[in-house]
Amino acid sequence: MTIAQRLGAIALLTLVSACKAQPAQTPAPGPATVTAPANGRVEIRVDDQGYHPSTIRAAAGSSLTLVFRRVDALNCGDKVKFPALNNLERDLPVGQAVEVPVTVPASGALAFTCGMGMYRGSVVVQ
Ligand SMILES: [Cu+2]
Repeated sequence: MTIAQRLGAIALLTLVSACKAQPAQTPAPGPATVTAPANGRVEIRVDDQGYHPSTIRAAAGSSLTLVFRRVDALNCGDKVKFPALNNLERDLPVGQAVEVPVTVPASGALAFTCGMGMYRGSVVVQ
């Protein structure tokens, strides 16, 4: 392990602690996995349990509009990032719908995370 890797691991552990410090709430209803509807519009709730749904199945190459809605400030979902899209990042103000258009990759998955990389979701090719 290089020094850079060790520092990265330490930073990650610190962030894990920060996320776990958030107060626990009851899990949100709704399935963890959905299939994108024909119009490509997928609503994603952001709460202290992460993304709901956290897995979106969609056809390769199709266009989706991910609509993020952060329900309260008691979570670390104030930003959503797409590492594979040049670290595309959007702020998620509480109570506002934030639309993020994405193109489903040809294969594999397109991951998204909170600003600290703790909440994780992905668009998975069907
Ligand atoms: Cu976080």
